[in-house]
Amino acid sequence: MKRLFTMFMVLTMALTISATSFAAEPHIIPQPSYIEMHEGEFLVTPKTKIVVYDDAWDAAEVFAADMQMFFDSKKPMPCVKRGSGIKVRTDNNIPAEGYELYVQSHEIFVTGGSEAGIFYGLQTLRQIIVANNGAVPCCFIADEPSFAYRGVHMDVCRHFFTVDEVKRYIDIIAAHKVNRLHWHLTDDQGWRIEIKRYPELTTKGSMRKETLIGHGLNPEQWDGTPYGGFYTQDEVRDIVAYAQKRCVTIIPEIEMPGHAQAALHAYPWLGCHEQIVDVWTTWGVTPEVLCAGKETTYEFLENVLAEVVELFPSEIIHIGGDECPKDRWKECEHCQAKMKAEGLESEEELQGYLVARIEKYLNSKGRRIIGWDEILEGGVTPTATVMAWRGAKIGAYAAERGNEVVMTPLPICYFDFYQTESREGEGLRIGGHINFEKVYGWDPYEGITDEARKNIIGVQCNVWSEYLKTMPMLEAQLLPRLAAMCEVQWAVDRRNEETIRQKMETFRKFYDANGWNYAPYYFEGRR
Ligand code: TNX
Repeated sequence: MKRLFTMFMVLTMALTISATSFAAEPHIIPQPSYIEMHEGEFLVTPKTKIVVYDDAWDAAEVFAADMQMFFDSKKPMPCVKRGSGIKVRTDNNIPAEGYELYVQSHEIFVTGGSEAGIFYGLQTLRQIIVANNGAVPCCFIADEPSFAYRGVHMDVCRHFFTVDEVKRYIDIIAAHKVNRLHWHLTDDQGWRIEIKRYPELTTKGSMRKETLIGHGLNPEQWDGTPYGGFYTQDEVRDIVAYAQKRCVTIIPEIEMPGHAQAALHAYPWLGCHEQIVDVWTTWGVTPEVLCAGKETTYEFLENVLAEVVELFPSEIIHIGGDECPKDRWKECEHCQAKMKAEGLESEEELQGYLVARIEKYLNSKGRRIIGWDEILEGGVTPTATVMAWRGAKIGAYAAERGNEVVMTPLPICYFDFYQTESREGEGLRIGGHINFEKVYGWDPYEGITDEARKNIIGVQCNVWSEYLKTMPMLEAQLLPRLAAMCEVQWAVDRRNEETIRQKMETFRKFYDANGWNYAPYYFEGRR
């Protein structure tokens, strides 16, 4: 009897399954941790209400505005306190950036561990809506990120991008569930942020006389056209707030002691020899760097940073630290005197001294520093975060020392590199070769001991703009490789070589729907 009953149960179950049509799993980038399909669907229209519990208005409003664009409707979807529709709420049992998306035929729940979780749940929902023109299959999705730090870098020094372009960039990265924008604001070729105490940083330092034509390795010809731009403090505040609404923390970078020729042009007393230098018109590494001997340099840096921390709530502030030739310091009486007075044995240690002093200053303001991996050379403190760019090995070394590390190694994360082997039709780029597959297949934990793993706080890609003059060019360097990068950042252990191509065909339509420019090579099968 018991056996008969079991057989009956198995049969009815089989019948129910075959009679029920579950939709295929939606293609979502980055891949969620768990997806379960159910029967039926919920139709999202421009009139669907977003019911907001727990004060998650920003996430709801951003979603409503994005949907308005997609539906091309007169008004954004209504965000209300009561009613039925897409209900967003928080639940402390879910990890802060995690979420659960529960789609039923009469309502949708987006439950986040915090407002950020809700934001990411809504981003996932947005991808499904766009792919299905509003008809969302019933399902249950649970999701959370692999890395806490998921960064994209933007260089506005080599070429300048307007406030609206920066916002557009933020829209793009936020849709990939990126939560840090590393904003490279000062360099040899332009100082881009208004500092009230030193107005000439922008009146003089934001303009270069002209720009190199051709490659930086072979400087021969310049364009004769003045080039510049900067952000006022009001514009910076506006951009920071815009990013915050999209769960993106902006980490400002103020480069020191190298990559500072634009500042030297504005204030020659910042240098060792104090002779006037141009805002640089060429790409590469210049010997003109800040003097690390004179006290006036430290005073300047602290005053600049005092204004920077007022503008940016980010707990970590990027102080650069890369590519600082020591030629000037070797000949400088102030630098040599400082080394003697502080018992420093090399110019590298002098850089270490500068970094340590700046770190102490920022700590006194309640902030922490992050710097390019050269900061390790002068004997950096264990409390600095290291951005490993010259190779994963350096990142592994820093993580083993006990420093927190953001992995952004050159052979994988330099999105200014060429995207195809043949380079055909790509235009002039800095060099290298990084395609979608390389990024997607990357293991950011390679060579890291089990113990040091916890110090790898995240992963970032960098889009240096020497050869990227316009927003469409910048976007095509970022997309679609950012889709591969965000799979590493958010879903490091969920990648699947077999399904990624299909997922990307869907995601490409998402790019199209948003009007974002992406490179065609991956879709054409060009590697
Ligand atoms: C190295 S990465 C730099 C940048 C250049 C980039 C070009 C780093 C810390 N410094 O100044 O723009 O290469 O790929």
